[in-house]
Amino acid sequence: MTGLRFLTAGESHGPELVTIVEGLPAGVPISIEALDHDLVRRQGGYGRGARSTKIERDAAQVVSGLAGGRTTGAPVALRIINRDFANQPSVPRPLTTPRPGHADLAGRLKYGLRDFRTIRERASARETAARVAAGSLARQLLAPFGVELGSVVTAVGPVRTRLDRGIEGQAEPGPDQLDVATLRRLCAAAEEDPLRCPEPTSSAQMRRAVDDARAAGETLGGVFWVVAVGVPAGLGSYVHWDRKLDGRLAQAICSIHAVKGVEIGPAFALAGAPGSAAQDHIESRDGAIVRPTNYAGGIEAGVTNGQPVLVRAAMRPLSSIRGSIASIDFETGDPGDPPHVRSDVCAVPAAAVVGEAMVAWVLATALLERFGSDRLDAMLAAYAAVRDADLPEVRR
Ligand code: EPS
Repeated sequence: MTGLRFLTAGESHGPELVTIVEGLPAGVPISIEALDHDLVRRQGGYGRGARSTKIERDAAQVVSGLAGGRTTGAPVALRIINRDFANQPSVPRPLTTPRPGHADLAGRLKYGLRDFRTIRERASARETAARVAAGSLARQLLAPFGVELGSVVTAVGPVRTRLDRGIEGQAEPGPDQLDVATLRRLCAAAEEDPLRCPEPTSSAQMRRAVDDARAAGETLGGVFWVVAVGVPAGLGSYVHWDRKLDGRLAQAICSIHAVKGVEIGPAFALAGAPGSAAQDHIESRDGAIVRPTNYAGGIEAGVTNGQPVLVRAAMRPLSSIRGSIASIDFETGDPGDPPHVRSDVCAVPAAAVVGEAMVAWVLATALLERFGSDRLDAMLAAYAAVRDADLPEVRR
């Protein structure tokens, strides 16, 4: 038994992407409409390029593992067709000049591949569509346990919202100060916004920043939060380094293309605070445990503590800028400019949706470790037994 795992396969401009998820218990209700909705959420966002907005229409085709709208315990295999495959030349021109920041040079150094196009095909963020499919199955396993996930974009390029706690002297409350109802409201507002930004004024500024970047041939990065509420306490462990949930979340989030920074709760802001100001007090009200703040981001000592799980990520600007950048033509050995290719200007809203999928995946894996069974009904019974026996309610 290896627990929950998933594999993706496929190239960006190949015929299709494939996801195989193994280890889901039998009996989990799966809505392919909900899964397709997650795929569409990832495809969107202000700043996306022509590929996402005009060519692809991501939807999953189920190959195996579902019957009567539920998992059977067998591997779930899904396909997502790349519509852009039909537009590809039969013999694409080789790319000989690597683009700094993309996988080109790293792939050449590692695999010895001569055509940088071959490297990019698999390294492309198109692969995250297949991850979102796996993540959607994970979130549908989490749903019967009361776990809900959402995300908000709090910065795009130079525009930072009041929610973004990275700002020096920030007075506004960040997600770590907000109750569950407010977090839900922010995520719902983000769902309606083209930049997944819950603050309309900041969103308008972000749109202008994306327009300016597009006109200048630039790209923009940004910051997003993934929020998971209703997460059972006790997921993860402190007894060994590789079972700590914060470490596992950081790995999963940093595996998203162009994401290079991650924190659980407002860790960087608290790095400069005195210890007494950085802890979440433990109070008691009507038999429940109350934590007035969530500086720990829902995880203490690598274990969920019943508070919302808060993961913040920094995405670098995409590497495919239109202007020139120093590189070398590997055919001639001369200095060269990598050819300009079609690109997104900003993919932070999409990355936030991928972030939800990765967080859902890590939480579902930990849930199975704690309450795991071959059957959903047995998992729910195991969860109810622990919750009713010895877990006091934790409120925000
Ligand atoms: C990507 C480059 C662009 C993006 C792509 C990721 O694709 P293309 O080279 O075909 O224009 O649109 O992202 C997607 C297609 C997607 O679905 O997210 C890259 O180089 O990483």
